[in-house]
Amino acid sequence: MEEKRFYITTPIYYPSDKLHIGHTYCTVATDTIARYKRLCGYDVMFLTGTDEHGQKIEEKAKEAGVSPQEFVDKIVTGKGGILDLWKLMNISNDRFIRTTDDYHVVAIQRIFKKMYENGDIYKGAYKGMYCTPCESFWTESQLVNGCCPDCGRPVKYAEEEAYFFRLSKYAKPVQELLETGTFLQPASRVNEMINNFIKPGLEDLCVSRTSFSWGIPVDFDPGHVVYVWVDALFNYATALGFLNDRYDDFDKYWPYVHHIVGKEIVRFHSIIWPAMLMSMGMKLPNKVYGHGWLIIDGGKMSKSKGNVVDPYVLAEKFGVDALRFFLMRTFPFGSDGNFTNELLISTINTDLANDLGNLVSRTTAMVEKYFGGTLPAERETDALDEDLLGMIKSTRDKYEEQMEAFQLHVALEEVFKLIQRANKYIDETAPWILAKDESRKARLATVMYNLLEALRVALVLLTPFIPESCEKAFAQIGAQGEAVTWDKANVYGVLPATVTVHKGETLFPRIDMAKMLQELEKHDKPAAPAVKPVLPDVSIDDFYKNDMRVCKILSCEAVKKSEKLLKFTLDDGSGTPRQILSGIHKFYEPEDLVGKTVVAILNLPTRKMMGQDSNGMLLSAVREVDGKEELHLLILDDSVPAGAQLC
Ligand code: ME8
Repeated sequence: MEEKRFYITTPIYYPSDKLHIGHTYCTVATDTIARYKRLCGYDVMFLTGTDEHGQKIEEKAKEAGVSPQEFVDKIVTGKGGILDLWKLMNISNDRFIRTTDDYHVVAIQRIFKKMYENGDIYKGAYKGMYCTPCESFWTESQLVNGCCPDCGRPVKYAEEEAYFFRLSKYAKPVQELLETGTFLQPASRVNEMINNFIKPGLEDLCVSRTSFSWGIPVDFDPGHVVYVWVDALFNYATALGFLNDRYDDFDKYWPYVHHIVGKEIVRFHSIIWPAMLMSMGMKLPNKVYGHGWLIIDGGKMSKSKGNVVDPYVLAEKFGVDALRFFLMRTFPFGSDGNFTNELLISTINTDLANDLGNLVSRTTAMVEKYFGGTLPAERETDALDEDLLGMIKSTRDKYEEQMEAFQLHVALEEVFKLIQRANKYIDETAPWILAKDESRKARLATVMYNLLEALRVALVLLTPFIPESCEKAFAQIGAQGEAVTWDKANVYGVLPATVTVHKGETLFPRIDMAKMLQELEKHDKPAAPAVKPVLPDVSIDDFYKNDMRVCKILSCEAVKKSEKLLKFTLDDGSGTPRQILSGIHKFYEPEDLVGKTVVAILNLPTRKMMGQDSNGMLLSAVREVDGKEELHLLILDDSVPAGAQLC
């Protein structure tokens, strides 16, 4: 007999920046599925974590002037970091892995060695194109317009001694696995993988690097670090104790593994990952589900688009459950969805405030008003009840079918059909008229009871989506214990006949769209750069004492032993080349500046910098954004001649 066990994972996040609502989407979806499975009685292991190695992190840490470990610690465990965000969003993960955890590091070294010893990893030389932000190697044929096919950014030529994984050897079994149709979903992703990656020919994968050090060292060949995706993918196994002593539930959960991943990393999870598992002789995951992206203004989300995508801001304004609900209700899981504030507000108002919130508050208010909060036991049924009672018994099955297929938005639709049917039932039965007639008390009590039963079932099914609100609503409708279990979510007549309700706070207050949009707009604007106050006046005569002229850059090179200085030779129109040194190497590469038309102030005293003369100063525009200096050299149209004076 199959055990009722379920292992579900999110991708482990790159702590290279703060997370935005797109990342939250993936984790909330996984959390919803995990909670649903627990509700159904499964022993669930829900894993999330952080993917902390790689060149991108090393570079970001260097920019920030801290060690890579300090850099990731701040984003993962610091105030307002990833752990705080998951707590805020009520994420119920059972485990959290960091790929810098000792047990993971040791296990990855063992895994790498095992694949080396079984002949699937060999030493060679890598020559090819590398996308630093994505930590991915690409062949020429995979590039799109010469850029990374995943993120569209430029790639760099890289050549180094490296270890390779025999991915080509696994092309056939991986294709067969994909063709089963159950391993990778939604189905549309299967053709994408086969046509774009397998059919053009799978090449062996470069799985070690020597050009940077922030990674797990290959213990039998110092100088090499394990490719970050090998390190990252195996987190799913090491977090259960695979080849390490930290945990010991690998055998318990591994046969039941389900991965939820974003569409851009489906390739890693559905081709590279099963190939490596086959090489290790390990059982393959049951399912990889590739969800779509939340996009904004037609483009992928990023923090640079302003605070609108900051989950902290959104949760504070709308409440955690409203935000969780919006993400799961609005966008078909599997396709891209366009995020707008208007959509967020209207979803909350329509479904949560109007349909669900109203049903709870109207029903409990009527039971209090007509019966002092406790229903009498007498009943009087009517043919009008049949439809609603039928839905109370049948909604769970329909919901279950959709939840099992990870069609979370359709499962919610089924629950809302029940909620809407119950609201219609109030109009049909007109309790306010029944209340006027003493002889209809039993009928009125039946109507109230049916509404409470409909609410009970709807709320049980909504628990994985909006857990905190359901708990509050259960208390309001007097449902507890067995009544709020999965087993009773397709049964009518579970609440005690003389149930007592407790009208409470409004679960989902209606949001004033215009007012809220205005408030959010303030947040949407990226922080204004700090503008310095205007300096005291100078006379026009004094101003004209500055001799500022247009110059052409004849040559430019970095000054040896200086990180900052560039040495310029300029044509200032006088016929004699002029040398100026400028501390702008952080912002420009010398080769990008040769030939440019710039502005220099010429009548400054000669200055010695790193032993060389500087005769003037190049003019730039500077400002500070988010505590970081930005510099833009004043570059003019090339038609402006050298020597032209600024006045
Ligand atoms: O990919 N909408 O980490 P990551 C929906 N470390 N999902 C989005 C999104 C958006 N706008 N933006 C990001 C990595 N995501 C690797 C994973 S797993 C062994 C290693 C999703 O932090 C994205 O699709 O860049 C991915 O699934 C997840 O956030 C983590 O992205």
